[in-house]
Amino acid sequence: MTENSLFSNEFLRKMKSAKSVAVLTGAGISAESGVPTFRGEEGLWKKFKPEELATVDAFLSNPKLVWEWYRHRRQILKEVKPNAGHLALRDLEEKFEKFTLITQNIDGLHQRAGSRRVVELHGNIRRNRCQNCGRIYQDVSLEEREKPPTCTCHGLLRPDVVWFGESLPPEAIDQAFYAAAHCDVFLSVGTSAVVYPAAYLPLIALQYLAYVVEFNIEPTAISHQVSEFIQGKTGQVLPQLVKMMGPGTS
Ligand code: BV8
Ligand code: ZN
Repeated sequence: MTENSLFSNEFLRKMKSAKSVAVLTGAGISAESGVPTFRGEEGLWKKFKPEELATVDAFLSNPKLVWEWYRHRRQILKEVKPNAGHLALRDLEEKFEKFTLITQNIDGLHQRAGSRRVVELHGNIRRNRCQNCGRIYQDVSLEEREKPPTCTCHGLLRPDVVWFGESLPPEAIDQAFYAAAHCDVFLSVGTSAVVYPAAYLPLIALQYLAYVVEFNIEPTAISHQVSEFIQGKTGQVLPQLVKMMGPGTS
């Protein structure tokens, strides 16, 4: 497939004339860094079900099991680094007056790739938070503990991520929904678009007449609704998009 046949002229025209771009990423963009996705063949959820682990009830009924699961994921993250897809989104950010990178991922790889304006919808696995008083603990060495550390208030610490049934950080939600409603182009990148309210974002962008393009290795729940579906691995396709954009800003 030649580079310029991957992207429609319509998409390239929209990108080159866009003043504001919003991007939603999911686990798919970190897959080529070696971070397991959730629902894929080797997905994290294959062995466990989300409700068994990524919920407050699961943590309160079995704190050590849930802490262990995150310790396993934190170990994996120690070995990984941003891939060409993360770096391409960092390069893309420089090309637009307004560019908002909204991620469902908790791995911090966008920040490590150099992206500046990152909205973390589901928190960040490197931080911990007290389940009782909400105090945040930035000390990454706590990851090494075999069981959940305790807070000064004697509450249990848990990863500072959003579990099922928990509401998303209000500021992150506001920024994400604002960006989706005010962008010219919205890219949905490497997400199965099944987790809400994040999965509303591409649909909101469509309602506000943005040009919505999905990047995935296979169709998803929203592929039939978006303006364009581009099949391919983000680590291969996104760098080609940056190249097709040419130098300078739009
Ligand atoms: C909330 C953090 C209410 C923890 C996660 C409607 C509105 C609101 C809520 C709901 C609703 N309907 C249902 C709900 C409940 C629930 C929900 O959405 N359930 C789903 C499963 C039906 N939502 C919630 O509970 C949310 N909370 O709104 O509560 C509320 C409101 C007010 C007050 C109180 C409560 C909280 C949701 C957040 C849950 N936390 N993670 C952790 O990580 O351990 S979710 C988890 O899924 C991750 O964050 C992940 O990012 C997210 C989405 O998954 P994806 O990123 O899409 O990953 P997935 O594996 O599914 O897909 C990967 C994709 O990549 C695939 O399509 C694959 O083809 C593609 N791919 C793979 N490789 C590549 C690739 N693409 C390109 N290149 C490649 N190389
Ligand atoms: Zn506390």
